[in-house]
Amino acid sequence: MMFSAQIGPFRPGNRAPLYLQLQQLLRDAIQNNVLGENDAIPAERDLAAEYDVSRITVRKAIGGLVEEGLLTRRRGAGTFVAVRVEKSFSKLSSFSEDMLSRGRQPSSSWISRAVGAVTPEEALSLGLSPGAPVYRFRRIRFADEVPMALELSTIASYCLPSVEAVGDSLYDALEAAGNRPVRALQRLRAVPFGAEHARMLGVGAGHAGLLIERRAFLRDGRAAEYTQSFYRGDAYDFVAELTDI
Ligand code: 16G
Repeated sequence: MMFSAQIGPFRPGNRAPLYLQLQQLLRDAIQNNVLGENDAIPAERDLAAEYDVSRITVRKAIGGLVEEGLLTRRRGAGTFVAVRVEKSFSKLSSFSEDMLSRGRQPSSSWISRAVGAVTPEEALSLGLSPGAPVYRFRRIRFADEVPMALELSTIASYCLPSVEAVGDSLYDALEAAGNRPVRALQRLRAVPFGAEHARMLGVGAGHAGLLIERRAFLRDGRAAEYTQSFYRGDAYDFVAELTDI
């Protein structure tokens, strides 16, 4: 089917600049789910031909939607409707649970897993003794095969039977060991991705990222985890329910 048949033609009589009109058609199609998450947008030249506009018009229309976070460019692959994760502020959930609750398939690619000793900064922020043994896990996290985040976790070694105990989900492994955290402190800030992180997540260097740091604790108050999650800024929606009680 022609793409224009899917998202509709220009409205007759609309005097707005063509790039804004095209942008609005695409935005409506995304918001009404005519275009679903991960759907591909046709190449610039094909869209230009279908709508009988210049490639510059198409580029401006798409560029605006990329900036809004509705579309995402993947190098070498094209432009797609962005996948967004809605993340509750108050629930202590894992990446795998967040994805499954949204009907997405979580997966990871491992960069490394290692046994080590806590750094002085980690010791301070987790309340561990200097030199305490820890496990370190570095993973790229995917939703339906789309890279969403780079995660660097440090886990107090008393929480897991071994560094090999983690399979698809860290929290499943902690739960199986009777050490799933029950309380966490989280800090969130914007960061531009450096070249290496950008490459791992398939975005351009300097792309906006969101760094979320979690310090999580066991029921008895001992530290369990310190994790830095570098989310793609275009892939993360924080949702908070606020009440006045
Ligand atoms: C989430 C947590 C992270 C935790 C991971 C476990 C945030 C910001 N961070 O990404 O601290 O280690 O889930 O996920 O939510 P897993 O059980 O799927 O490995």
